[in-house]
Amino acid sequence: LRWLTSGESHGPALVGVMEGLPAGVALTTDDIRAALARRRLGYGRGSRQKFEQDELRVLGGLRHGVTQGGPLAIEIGNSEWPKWTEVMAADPVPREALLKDAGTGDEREIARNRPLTRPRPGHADLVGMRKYGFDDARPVLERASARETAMRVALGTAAAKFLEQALGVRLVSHVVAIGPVEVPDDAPVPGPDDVAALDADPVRCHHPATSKLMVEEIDLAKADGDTLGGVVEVVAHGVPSGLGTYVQGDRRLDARLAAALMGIQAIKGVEVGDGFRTARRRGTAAHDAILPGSGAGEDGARLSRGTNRAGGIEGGMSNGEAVRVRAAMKPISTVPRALPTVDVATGEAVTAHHQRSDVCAVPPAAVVAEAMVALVLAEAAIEKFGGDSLPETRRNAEAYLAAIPET
Ligand code: EPS
Repeated sequence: LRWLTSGESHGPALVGVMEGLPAGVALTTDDIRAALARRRLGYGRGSRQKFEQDELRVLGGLRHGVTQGGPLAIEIGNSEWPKWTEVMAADPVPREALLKDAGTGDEREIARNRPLTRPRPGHADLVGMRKYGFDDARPVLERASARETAMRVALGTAAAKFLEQALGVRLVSHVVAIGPVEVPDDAPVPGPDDVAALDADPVRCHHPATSKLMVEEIDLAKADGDTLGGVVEVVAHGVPSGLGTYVQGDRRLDARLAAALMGIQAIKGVEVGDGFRTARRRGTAAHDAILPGSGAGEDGARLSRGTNRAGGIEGGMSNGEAVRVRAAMKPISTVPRALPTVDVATGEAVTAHHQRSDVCAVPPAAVVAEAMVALVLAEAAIEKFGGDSLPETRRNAEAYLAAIPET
């Protein structure tokens, strides 16, 4: 499975191409639209989420609601594009098109095209300008923007449909911390049937009392002109054992999940299972005992585990328990009470540029993390079970699982 995205935050569209999904996966544009709508949910987002629409078109790889085995090509048009046609035009535009009102002799640049020379600490702005040789942060922030995660969610939807239909894998994501507010350590892990309730919660939190505190924390940060990060968790239920491998570091399932999650804008830490908490435990309290008993494993395998501290991965391989990973998101770097910076055009000490921003984008980051986990698990499942068609993948997986010994 391989995929790429293209497109700028205020460009005409995001574009994604994904190759390697078997034929025969049931997928509709409504499925993708529903996933994109979930990514727009969440308390603490900025005004752009309200006025901008994701205009979805599937251009290849799908026919009559079924994948065809060829590359899936997706376009997510940006309904705000008419405001940016000149500023983000692919071809050169006449100078007058970028001036306020050439007719009245107003020679000032239109606001959207003013050079952004006050880079935001924590953002790609400064290094991006130096690295690519720009004297304006516009081209950097356009591509560094987390707007691009809309396409990851679209592609992740196809991966998740494949996982569910081929292997019965079902994914759920939720928010476990916003700023200093965390769900209690012993709070239950959500199951696939909790997804609707999570989507209905303003911060996608599975613990109602904590959810209320998270909303209050976002209100407090907003009142202070500040932003907030947090921690999200993705749980994949029903993952068969044997995805990934211990034989080479870069092929370990946990290494691949970590890389995929770290590749999401603003993610600064990843934890597999109890991760950092396990590091503080003794060995006797850190691992998951192997217990006799039939059919207790999530993948129907014979031996079972009483606990899942490992997050369903041992030796870089899925072990048949729920795969559980966390990602830590830093606070949005477009801070309304702007941070100190230097105007790179003048060398003056100033405050960073800011127009508008989300106070907190942790709830949508959970949906994006879910998409990334779906893409990694789908890729690992296709490597393990192969198959050009969904029934072939399914047969291969069933044969593999049936051959796992009773004890
Ligand atoms: C983003 C900044 C904001 C978000 C945007 C991502 O955009 P703007 O600066 O235009 O207000 O709204 O997210 C989306 C548009 C989206 O669909 O998620 C950023 O800098 O990453």
